[in-house]
Amino acid sequence: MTEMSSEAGPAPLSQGIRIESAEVRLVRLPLLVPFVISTGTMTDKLFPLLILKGEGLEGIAEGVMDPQPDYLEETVAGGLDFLCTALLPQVVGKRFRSPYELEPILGPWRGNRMTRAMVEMAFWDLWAKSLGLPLQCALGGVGDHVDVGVSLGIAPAETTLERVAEAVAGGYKRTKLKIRKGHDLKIVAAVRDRFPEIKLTVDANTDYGLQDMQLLQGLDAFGLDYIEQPLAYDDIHDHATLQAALKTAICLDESIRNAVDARKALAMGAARVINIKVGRVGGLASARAIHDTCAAFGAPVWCGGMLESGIGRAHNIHMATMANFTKPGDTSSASRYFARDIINEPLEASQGRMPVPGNGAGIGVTLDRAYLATVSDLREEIRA
Ligand code: OSB
Ligand code: MG
Repeated sequence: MTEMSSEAGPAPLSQGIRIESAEVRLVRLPLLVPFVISTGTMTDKLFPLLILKGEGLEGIAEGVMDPQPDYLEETVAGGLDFLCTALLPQVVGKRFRSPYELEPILGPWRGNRMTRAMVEMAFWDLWAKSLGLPLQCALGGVGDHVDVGVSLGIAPAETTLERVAEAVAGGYKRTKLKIRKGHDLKIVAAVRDRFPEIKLTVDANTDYGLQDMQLLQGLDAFGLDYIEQPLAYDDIHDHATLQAALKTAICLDESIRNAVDARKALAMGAARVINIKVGRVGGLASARAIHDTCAAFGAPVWCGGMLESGIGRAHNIHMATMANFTKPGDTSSASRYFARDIINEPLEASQGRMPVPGNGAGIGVTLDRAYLATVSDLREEIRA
């Protein structure tokens, strides 16, 4: 081993980055309006925040698991425990030359992809910063903005029509309506009637079964861009049966955990579009692998969301600059969700275009530490 140079500046790439410490916080941000989907209602956004420190830099990521296992299996409490008792002790004090060197540590664990993604994403940010590169460049993305739409929670027809009008007036490039049994054909018909030309999609968050085939075929009448995750979270097979009976494309969200799932789903004809959420799939390397698999199948992808704070939003925006993210994503303005964000740089879309944050390196946003302190608790500080 050669001695490290005493001159200032980043360490030579070959030596990698030593993770000197990790800070874990639990953050609670009140939502401006409750967000209702088929599996439940969210009134606050409660999430773990991870800050990895090394080489005088900070890499930051947030977890997208919910308090209860209603979207997928992971929970905030389980994630915090796994992070603090298993994952962080495996990485703090160690040196990594690229995010891919985390794979032997993170890869063998079962499930818990949202928690594993936190470590991986925070390290991507730290690594990109150490190289002086925006995260999008480290990932191979290009462009200074991404196209975005809105995701509208379940609400009475009048409220939904007002929200759609607002989104359309704001220039958002797509409107997604959350649906569930008993709140589907009528609401979609009402929106389509009032807005005949807009790009419209629906998301059932797994509420239906093959026994609802006729009802789901009824959605073909509305010219939807796709129907997101109509069937079970752990199913691909029945989605193939349903897709064969529909004109409208199916988009899978919950069912796709990695690039192998994406390959199987596309090969079986279970979907024609994939929603990529970096947390759901275990991190940015997995997200990029899914993106590449979909590109090979000629299937477009788009970037989903989990009502993230500005930290998760920034990761999403950088990721969505990769070439096959050709459909508008869910990363709308943070001010639609929160009175105040935990970052210093507002992430606001204009005319359905969300700017890629930062002229600098990594995710391009910085924590508002003073505000963060008022909406979070320190849960763990691990030092080498
Ligand atoms: O299925 O895409 C989903 C929010 C919480 C849980 C699941 C989903 C969503 C969204 C919101 O649709 C997207 C966003 O605005 O972040
Ligand atoms: Mg979804």
